[in-house]
Amino acid sequence: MKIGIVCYPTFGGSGVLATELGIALSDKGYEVHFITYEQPVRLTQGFHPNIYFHEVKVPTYPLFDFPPYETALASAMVNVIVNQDLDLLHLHYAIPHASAAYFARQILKKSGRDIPFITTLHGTDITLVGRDGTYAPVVTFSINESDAITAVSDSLREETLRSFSIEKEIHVIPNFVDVKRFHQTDKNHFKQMLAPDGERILVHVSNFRPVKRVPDVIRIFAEVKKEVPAKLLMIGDGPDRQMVEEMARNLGIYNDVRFLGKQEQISEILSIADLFLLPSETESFGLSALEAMACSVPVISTNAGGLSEINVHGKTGYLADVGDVAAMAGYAISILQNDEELLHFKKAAIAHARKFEKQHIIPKYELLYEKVIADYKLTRESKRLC
Ligand code: GMT
Repeated sequence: MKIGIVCYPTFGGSGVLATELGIALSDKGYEVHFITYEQPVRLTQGFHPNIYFHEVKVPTYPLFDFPPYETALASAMVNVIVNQDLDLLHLHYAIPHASAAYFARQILKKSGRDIPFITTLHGTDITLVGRDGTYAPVVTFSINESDAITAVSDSLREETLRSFSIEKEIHVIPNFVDVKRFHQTDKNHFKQMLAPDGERILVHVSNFRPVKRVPDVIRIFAEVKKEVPAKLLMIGDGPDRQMVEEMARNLGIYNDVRFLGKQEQISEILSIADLFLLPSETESFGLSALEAMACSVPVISTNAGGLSEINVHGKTGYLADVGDVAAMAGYAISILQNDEELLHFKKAAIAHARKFEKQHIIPKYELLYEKVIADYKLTRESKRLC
C-alpha cells in the first residue's frame, strides 16, 4: 500500500505523531510519502528506504502578502498522488490539510485518479483554531468530506462533536510511543553535570505557547524548590520563553533552571528526569507526557482535555485543575521527597505507557486504511455501474 502523509513538519505533537506513524508503517513494508513544506523533524534521524519526502514549495510574488500555501499543497498532492500512484492520503491536523485534500480530490476526479483521504484531528485544529469563525465553515465541510475521521482521544472526539456539525463517525485512535526509542537509558554523566549535588530533576517540554501555561511551570518549580533541592530543564521554544526566563530571574531561581531550547534527543534528557510538568490550559492528548512516562518519568499535569486518559491520578502522577499551582506543587513535593514513592510512580509510569506502545496502535490505522480504500473502490464502482 502507498500512503501519502500530510502534516506540519515541526516539533509540535501532530507532526511528531505523523512522522512516527510514517516510520512505523514503512518498517512494516508500506511505501510512505510525506508531503509537507520541510523535512519533518523526527525524519532527520536515520535513513528509511521506504520513506519519500516531497517538499511543498510556495513561490513568492510581490503581490502576495500571504503566499497561498493551501493552493501549493493541493497541487503537490495532485502531483504526488498521480506520479507515485498513491492509494490513500492521511492528513494530520485539519487546517489546511483537509480542505487542500478535498480540492486535490476534486481535480483528480476529472481523470478518475482520485483516492480517499483520512483526517486525524490532533487538538488545537479543533479546540483553538478550528472553532474560530474565520475557519469553522471550511473546517466543518472538509472534515465531513473526509472518508474517515480519527481523533487522538475520547475527549477530543467529544469536543469535536460539541463544536462542529459532524455527519460521520469519529474513530478514536490514541497516540502511541515507540518504547524501543523512548526508554530510560543510563545518562548519569549528564545528571552529574546538571545536578551535581544529587538534586531532583524536573522537566517541561512544549512549544511555549500560552495554551501550555509555561509560567505555571516556573511557579510550581519555585514552590518545589522551597522544600526539595531541585533543577528544572525547560525544553522547547516559543512566544512565552522570554517572559518565563524573566520570571525565573525575578523569582531568584534562574540558576536552577536551564532553558535548553529545541532538542531532538528528548529521550536522553528524559532519562535523567524525576518528574515531568505539563500544566496546560487544554491538551487533547499530551504526547510529550506519554513520551516522558515511557522513559519512566511520572507526570504532574492538569486534568484538561485528554490528559486524564494517559496520566492516572495517584498512580503515574497527579492531576489538578488548570491554574492550581499549589496543588500541583504539593503533589510534586510529595513524590520527590520520598525515594520509595518516586520509584513506585516511575514503575507505574512506564507500565502504563506500554499500553500505548506502537504495536498496539498501528494496526488500528492499518485496519482503517484497508476499510476506507475498499469502501471507496466499492462506491466508485457502484457509481460507474449506475
Ligand atoms: O500542543 C501543541 O500546541 C501542538 C499540537 C499540534 O497539533 O502539534 O499538539 C496537539 O497534538 C498532539 C498530538 O496529537 C497532542 O498530544 C497535543 O495534546 C495537542 N495539543 C493540544 O491539544 C494543545
